[in-house]
Amino acid sequence: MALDRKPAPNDLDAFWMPFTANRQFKKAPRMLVGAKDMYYTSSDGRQVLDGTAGLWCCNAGHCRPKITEAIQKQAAELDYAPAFQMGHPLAFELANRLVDVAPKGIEHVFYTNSGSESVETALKLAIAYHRARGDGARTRLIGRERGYHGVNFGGISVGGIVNNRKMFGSLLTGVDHLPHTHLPEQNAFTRGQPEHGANLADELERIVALHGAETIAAVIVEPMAGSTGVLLPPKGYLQRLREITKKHGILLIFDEVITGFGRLGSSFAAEHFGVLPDMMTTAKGLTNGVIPMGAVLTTGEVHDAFMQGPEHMIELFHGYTYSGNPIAAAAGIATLDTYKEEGLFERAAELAPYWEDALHGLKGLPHVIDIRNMGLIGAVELEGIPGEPTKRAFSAFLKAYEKGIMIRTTGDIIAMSPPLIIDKAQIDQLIGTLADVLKTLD
Ligand code: PXG
Ligand code: PLP
Repeated sequence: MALDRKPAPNDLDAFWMPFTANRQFKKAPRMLVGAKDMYYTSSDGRQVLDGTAGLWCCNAGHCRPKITEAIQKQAAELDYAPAFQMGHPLAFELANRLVDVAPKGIEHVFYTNSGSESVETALKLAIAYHRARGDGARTRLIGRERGYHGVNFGGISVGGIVNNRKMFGSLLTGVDHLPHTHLPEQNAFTRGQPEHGANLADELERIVALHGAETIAAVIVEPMAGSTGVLLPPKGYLQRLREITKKHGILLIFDEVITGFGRLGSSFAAEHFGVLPDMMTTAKGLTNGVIPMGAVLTTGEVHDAFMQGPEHMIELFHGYTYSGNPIAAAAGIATLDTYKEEGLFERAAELAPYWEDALHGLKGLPHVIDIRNMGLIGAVELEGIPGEPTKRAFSAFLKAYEKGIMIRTTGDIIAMSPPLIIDKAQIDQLIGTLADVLKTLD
């Protein structure tokens, strides 16, 4: 048993944990020592139902045999190959597989190691694309309030989560932000896409008028904002953003780090909403979260703009030591195989109505002020304790873990995104336990 092999360490001091209340955690650690399919095993020997697919990444569930075997085999066969000026077959195979599963029009893949790196890559590509075409004044980047685009400097600059920005100085220059689309007064308790708010895309026209289209390289948005509390795009909003960006020669980047690989019941949000961006950033579900890997997917037009000049010259001065790493590529191929063989994107779409009904059944419980859902993703927004934001939801998280379910919280919003292999009984367990927790909250 995993439990016997991995006792909890007794000194927790050295590890500075990411996005964690370190002092609170180290007083009462929550250690996971094993995982299989829908459940984690905790160091105190409990089974914890994974309501979040890890951090929105283990879309096929945990320790899936095909993925495990692919990694084991690859580690013994070709552990590493230089990423620059050398290749290995699996990186090419995975790129072709990604293009196959992506919406028509997406033709190329640039590998990274995380969502944050995918975002930095896409932002740099956008600026360099215009420059390669002789349009070098287009350097501005437009993000959105409440957007999450990872934690590197470009990403936090276009991102719109105040806590992720405010400690880190002046960030990138030449960045502006669209307004967020969260309109609880008009859209609370909507099932799926909200009716109100498409007009907020027109704010892009105002930003274009302010700065001049000829200075703007790209607009980046999450087609559905995950991290900031599951904010769905109002009906027509993404279509409108596409129209305006196209009209002004501005690239549109969809950050699909969460929405990619079946989360909404389609391969990608771009497919789901029928809107083709110029680039899509991905990570997480690309390798089922098992090995770090990300990718930027681009149209032929973006890629082809760089393919000029002498053939012996490097076309793009960008890349990572681990871009397309063989073990990650093997994990990616095995992950796509698993999604396909088990029909997991379709499964997510089929389960979505059941998920929606279960989730909206929480309406009326104490402190619940909104419920939002799409595909196999859902959020329950709680009214915060006056003067103590985040405390109520964090307390729900701790109680939920005690009762054997894993949920995520951001601010006073509870977010859930279970592996796509979840079944109806497990949905009942997840939502039923959450209901019990909500009833006990102060
Ligand atoms: N873009 C988006 C849209 C994301 O959701 C990133 C970029 C960055 O990916 P990396 O791999 O660098 O973490 C993300 C990541 C949460 C949570 O619970 C969300 C993320 C990561 C960790 C926790 O909200 N999103
Ligand atoms: N820092 C130093 C000193 C390096 O030599 C390198 C890569 O060679 C990097 C950072 C970048 O590392 P990576 O390619 O893993 O992003």
